[in-house]
Amino acid sequence: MYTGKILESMKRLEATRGERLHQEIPLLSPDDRQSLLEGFHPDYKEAIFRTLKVGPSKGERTPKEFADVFEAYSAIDPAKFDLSSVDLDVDVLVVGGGGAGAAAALVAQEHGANVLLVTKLRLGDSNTVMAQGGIQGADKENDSPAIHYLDVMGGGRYFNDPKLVEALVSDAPDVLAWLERLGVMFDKEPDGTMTTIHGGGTSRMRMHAARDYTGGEMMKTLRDEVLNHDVPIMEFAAAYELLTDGKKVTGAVLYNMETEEYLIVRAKTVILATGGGGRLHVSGFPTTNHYGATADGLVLGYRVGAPLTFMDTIQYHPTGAAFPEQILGQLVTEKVRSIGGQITNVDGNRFIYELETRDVEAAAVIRECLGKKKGVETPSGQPAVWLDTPIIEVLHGAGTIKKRLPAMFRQYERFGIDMSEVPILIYPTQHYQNGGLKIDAHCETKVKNLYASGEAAGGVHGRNRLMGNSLLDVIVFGRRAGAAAAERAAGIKRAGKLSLDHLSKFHKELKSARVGKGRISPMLLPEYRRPEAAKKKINALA
Ligand code: MEZ
Repeated sequence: MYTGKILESMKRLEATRGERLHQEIPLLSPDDRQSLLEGFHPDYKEAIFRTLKVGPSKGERTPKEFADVFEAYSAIDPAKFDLSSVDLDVDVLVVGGGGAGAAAALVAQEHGANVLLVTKLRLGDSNTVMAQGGIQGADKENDSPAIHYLDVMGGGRYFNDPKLVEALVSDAPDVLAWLERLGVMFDKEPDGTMTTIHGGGTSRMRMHAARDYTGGEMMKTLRDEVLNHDVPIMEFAAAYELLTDGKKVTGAVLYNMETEEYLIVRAKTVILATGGGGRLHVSGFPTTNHYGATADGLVLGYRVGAPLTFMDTIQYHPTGAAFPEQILGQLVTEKVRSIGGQITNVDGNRFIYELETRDVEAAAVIRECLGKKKGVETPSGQPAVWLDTPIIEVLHGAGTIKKRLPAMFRQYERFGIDMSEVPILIYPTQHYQNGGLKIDAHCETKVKNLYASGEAAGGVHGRNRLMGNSLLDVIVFGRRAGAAAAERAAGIKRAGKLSLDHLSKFHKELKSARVGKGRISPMLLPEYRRPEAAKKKINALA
């Protein structure tokens, strides 16, 4: 399975383990951090960006893959599309079936709204379910929302929207209590208090986890809650375009991915909780993301006039699987490093403190492989470095990995790799989009009655999110969006007229900017077939 060179490198790593056991590597100085980022983080490579030529964020930069979906035509021809019969009439339409969508729908219904949750896949199929290492929240005596606030701001390089950060950290303790009340089984100490650990960039141990399937545990609970409360849901129903009355959002066109039919929904308010765009594979990076992460909500919001923010910063998780090839880019949770896993180069030497923030950690791995040529080449030619996992067993006792990282253990066991005995190979992978639709603290975008929450929204994490603040973000802002959208809807007698005029306008803008008609979005599902094998249509509509 491994080449001779890899096996030799593994031996060198084993030989240095003893001296590395208690080796301390200091955090980088602010200057060293900055020069590392500028030298090796993809966010600092001008060539990966393009300036948007159309839409409300015209003139701003975004990775080319995102620009391609923003500067694209709808498969719907607004001049011909029939909006005369309304199929569904609701107060709050929630688009997205992950953590943010489920939380929003539950809270909106609790506030008395008539809710419909639609998702292009199945309820729960989302990045939430794939988040492993934990959720942050200051609920310990030595911690406070104020300390959490400082960590979030520091992680985001102080670019974060302070109002959103305040919302995130002050709702956090209540969010943890809410999740527990619903039935989430967080790890506990024998005395019944929450087990908490560090993540990169945290000054207090505030990472709460359910082993290494925290997001799965949360999503399972939220999904049950949505079903038990009879929240109306529609699966395999993608929001394909928003509708407006010219001033505010009034509904959406849905596309049934099974029957290929359109449905018109009139809604007093709409919440976009569609997640991010990991499946756009910025700069060819693999991704940790769910199959549905194609930035659809951002595209819909953008077309209707909602500006974006921080769309020039992407998070690359430092430890994506680099081998075996079948799991290339999949998440190797930060929790592995939180509990002592060490990163080493081809010679078995550490080159960075393992709990630097993710942007810095990822840049250090890239520098070690591409800059210093001190990486390990996998059998398929991928650059990689080692994540020394057996050292966790040395530090905490035999069986720790199976007990605390059971999902990780199984992921590697499937390929005949026992990560408690041998180290694993890792390389950065596209994980999260730090930006998204600009929102206020009640999750409203710049377009009236249009809300966004979770990864579809941007601003709270500045230029770099810390581990465990995404699972927190989806619940904090999902709940806020649900409450705000329901309250707004309660004051609206009837949604206004339904029109696609904004789309005609957007198409005109594209034409004047000479964008060719070949580009269609939203993408709905990523295209992985070889071009010669792919049918002409990218999705059924295109
Ligand atoms: O917040 C995340 O991205 C997370 C918990 C990921 C992980 O490494 O487990």
